[in-house]
Amino acid sequence: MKLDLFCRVVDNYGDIGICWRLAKQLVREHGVAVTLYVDDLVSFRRICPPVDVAADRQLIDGVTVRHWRDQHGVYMPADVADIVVEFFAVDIPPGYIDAMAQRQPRPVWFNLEGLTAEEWVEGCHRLPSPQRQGLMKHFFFPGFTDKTGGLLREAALEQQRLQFDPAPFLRQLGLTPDELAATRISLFCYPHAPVSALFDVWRQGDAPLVCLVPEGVAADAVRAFTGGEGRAGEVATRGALTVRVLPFVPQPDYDRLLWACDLNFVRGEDSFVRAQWAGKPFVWHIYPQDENLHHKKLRAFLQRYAGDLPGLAAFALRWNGAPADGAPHDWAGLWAALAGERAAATVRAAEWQRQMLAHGDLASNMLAFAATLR
Ligand code: TRH
Repeated sequence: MKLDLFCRVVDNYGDIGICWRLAKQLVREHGVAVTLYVDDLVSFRRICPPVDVAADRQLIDGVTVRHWRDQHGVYMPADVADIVVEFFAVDIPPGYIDAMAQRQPRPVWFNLEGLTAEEWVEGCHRLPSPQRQGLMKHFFFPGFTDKTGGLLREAALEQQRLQFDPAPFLRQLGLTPDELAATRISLFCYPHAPVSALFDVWRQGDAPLVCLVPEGVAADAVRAFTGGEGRAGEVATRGALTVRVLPFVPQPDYDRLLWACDLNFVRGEDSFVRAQWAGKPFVWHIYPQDENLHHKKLRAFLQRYAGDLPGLAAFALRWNGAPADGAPHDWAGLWAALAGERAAATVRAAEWQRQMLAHGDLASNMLAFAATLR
């Protein structure tokens, strides 16, 4: 079984982060021969250091990685895989589509869409969409219910998490014994998050708190706090708060960071899902969209996740610049309400994990659907 996956990096690391995770899992757990076409090897290398940015074709972790340079490639029917996946409705090269039409049997063709908790997804998941030359494409939506494709999750993930010992990992990242003993928070967000306001609250807290920030994240607020340049290894303590800048770690280490913290601030899509598998409380900074469409998506998720966690819901809304009726107006009050729910949020995280596991994982669900179309 061969599968070709087309990924265009729109911005940041989520597009390639998701495609890379899916590609590896299909190879490792399902024995599929995967070719990942990706247009931006520099971003890819940030989450996967073995990537050679000059190579047109390379093999990494069993996945054939092809640099997708332009739309002009010439393809033969024999070049086309059994399953073709376009991520986020990218335009597959026209020559490749011609070759798909000539191939016998025709490949299964999916558009793998973005994750949202909104209800309409259930009606669109698996819908066919006729294409030129008699080809048929199907929508495949990740999601949080059994009427969607589910979430990406590797079979061994939970086992790895349970066997993980945070102390050596954190020491390796430079944490001191005092920092190891403090409440640990990882911070990954977009530049517009109100990080400085939160740092002010944390400084004034009565218990030590260490905030671990990958290099380049919340750069202005981090520089203002540390007084330095925001480089990896930089650390500063003011009041109860220590801010430590971490290197931007390879993708598997990012999971470990989430496992090692008491609370995780995550963003976009992939880190958001990984925080759910980490089984720890988290706050989501959603990717901003025009006309505040993202607020609707955030509310849809919070409705599913945080019905019994009003402090978490209010904090997440305000973190994303959305109104939160009846919530405290200041960050001190919002933080107090969130922190007060820590025990309940930890219970909820585990319960949610169990609920999500029941829907199977996205890679397996995708292959099962493909089998019904062949
Ligand atoms: O980086 P993101 O904001 O990515 C995306 C893209 O912007 C995309 O265009 C948009 O559609 C999507 O968000 C919603 O956030 P995300 O999705 O969490 O991806 C980050 C990836 O980077 C994820 O795979 C984890 C990885 N990562 C590391 O490997 N090491 C690190 O140190 C960190 C902080 C992240």
